[in-house]
Amino acid sequence: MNLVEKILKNLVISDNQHQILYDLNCLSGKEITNKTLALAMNLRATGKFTNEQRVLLIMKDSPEFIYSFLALIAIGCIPVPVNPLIKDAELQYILEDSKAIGVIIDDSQYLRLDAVICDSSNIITDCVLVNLFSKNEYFDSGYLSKYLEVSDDYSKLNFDYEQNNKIAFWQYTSGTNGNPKAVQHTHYTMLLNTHLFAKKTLKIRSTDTILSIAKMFFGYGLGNSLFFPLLIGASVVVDKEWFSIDNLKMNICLYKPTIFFATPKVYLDILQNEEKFSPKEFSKIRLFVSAGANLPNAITKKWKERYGKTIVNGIGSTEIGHIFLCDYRTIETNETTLGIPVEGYQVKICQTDNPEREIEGYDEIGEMCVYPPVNTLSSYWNMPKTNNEKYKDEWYLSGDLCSRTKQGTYLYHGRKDDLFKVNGRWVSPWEIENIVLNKIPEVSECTLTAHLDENEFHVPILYVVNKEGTEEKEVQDKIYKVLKCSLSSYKLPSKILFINELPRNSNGKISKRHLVEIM
Ligand code: 3SK
Repeated sequence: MNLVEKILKNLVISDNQHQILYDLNCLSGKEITNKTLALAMNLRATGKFTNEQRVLLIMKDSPEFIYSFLALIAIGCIPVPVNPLIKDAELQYILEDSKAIGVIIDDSQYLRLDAVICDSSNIITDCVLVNLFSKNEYFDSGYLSKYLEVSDDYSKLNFDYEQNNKIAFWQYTSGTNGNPKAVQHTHYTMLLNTHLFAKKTLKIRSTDTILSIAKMFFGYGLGNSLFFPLLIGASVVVDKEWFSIDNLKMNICLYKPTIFFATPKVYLDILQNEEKFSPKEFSKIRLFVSAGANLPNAITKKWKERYGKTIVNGIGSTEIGHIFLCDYRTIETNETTLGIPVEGYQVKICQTDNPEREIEGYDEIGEMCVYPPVNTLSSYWNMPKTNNEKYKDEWYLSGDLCSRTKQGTYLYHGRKDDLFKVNGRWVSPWEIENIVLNKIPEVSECTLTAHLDENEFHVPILYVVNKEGTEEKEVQDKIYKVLKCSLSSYKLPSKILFINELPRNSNGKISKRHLVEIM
C-alpha cells in the first residue's frame, strides 16, 4: 500500500484519537486528511508538480509541513525537507544538486529564497515558490486559502497504489565532511521502520502523545513527529520553536506527552537545569529516547538517579531512515550501550580496512554494517562512486565504529573518519573522550580532534566545556592525571582548550570540522 494512502486511511480510522497539537490548537485526523488532499489537488492543478520531481520543504515544524510532505508524495513528487536555518551557500548547492522544480516555504524563508534563486544557475530559476502562510506574490506563489482549499472530489487524485519500492522522499545528510548527499528512500522505508521500531520495539500506541525535540527536517524528527504518530494513530506535539528549557517546560505542562525523543545534549541541558524539572513533571512520560549522537554513560546514570527512569539509547542514520540498533533493555540495567538490532535489521562488524572481512569475536572494534529489511535499502542521488563504496551486497557501511559484547549488545567507539595517526599509530578520539567524560565529573562535554602542527604532523587537541564553578587549571591537571594513568603517551592531548560550548551541526552532532577551522 502506498505510504500516503496508508497514513490517510489510518487517520480516518483513528480520527477520534489522533491529534496534531500546536500553538494551543489541535487538528483531528479528518482535518489533516482534508487539508492534505486539498493541497495535493491544488498543487497538481498547477500542472508543474509532476511525477518524481523534487520539491524542497523549507519550513519550521508545523501542520503545514505535514500536509505538504504527504501531499507531494500523494501526487508522485518527491519531498525534500531542508533545515530552515541552512546557510545560503548550502541551500544553493541543494537546489542545484536536486534540480528541484519547486520550494514550499513559510514566511521566515521568503526574502532569502528570492536572493538565493536569483544567484543560482539557470537550472533553478524556473523554480516554483509556494508560501503556504502568506499572501505575498512571488513567481507562482500561493497562499494558504488557495492551496489548502477543500474540494470534495478527491477521486481525481488517482494515487498510484503500487509504489512501495519506488522513491518516496529524500533527505540530505548533514554533511559533517564535504557537501551534503541526497539519500533516496522508498515508500517501504518508514512503513517498516514504524512497524518494527515504533510499534513492536517501543510499543507506541494510539493513546500516546509524542514530543520530539529533533525537528522534522532531520530523519530522527521526521519519524518521531510524522510517520510514527500518523501511522500509529498517536497524537503529536508540533512546535515551530527551537529547543529551549522554558519551551520544553511549557510543552510538557500544556500537552502532557507520554513519549519523549531527544538528543544527548538535550538530556544534558535538562540535567544542568534540574531544579526546573521535578520528577513529578516528567511522571506522565513513560519512555525517554535518545539518538542522533552518542549518549555518555554519565548522563544515563544521572538521569536514572534524578528521574528514576532509564533513557532508551539508539543509533540510526539518514541512510537507514531511522533507528536500527537500540537498547530498550537498559530499562533493567544501568549502563549505556547501543543494545541489539531492531527486529528486521541485521548488524555485523567488519574490519575497518576491509569490509569483506567480518569480525566474529567479541570486544574487537570494527565498522558497523547494516542490512535493512527488504525494499528499504536507500541510495545516494547521482553519486555512483559513493554508492559503490557505502553499499556492498545490500549492506550499508555506516562509518560508525562498534564492538560486540559477550551479552550480544553493541558498544559505540566513534566515527571511522575521526580516527587519525600520531607517529604511525592510530588514535581514537572516542577512547579519550570517553575516559574524560566518565572519570571527571567537572567536565560536561568534550571532544578531541587532530590538528596539524608546524611540521604538518597530526597532534591531538582536547576541547573541554567545564561545569560552572569549576577552575580550568584544576580540571586540566585532573584530566592529564587521569589520562596518563590510562593511555599510552602518544595518545595524550598536546593541548587542552576550554570553550563555552561545542559547535554542533543542525542535527545536534558535534562538528569537529568547525573546531579545526577556529584553531
Ligand atoms: O542517530 C541518528 O543520527 C539518526 C539519523 C537519522 C534518523 C534517525 C536517527 C536516530
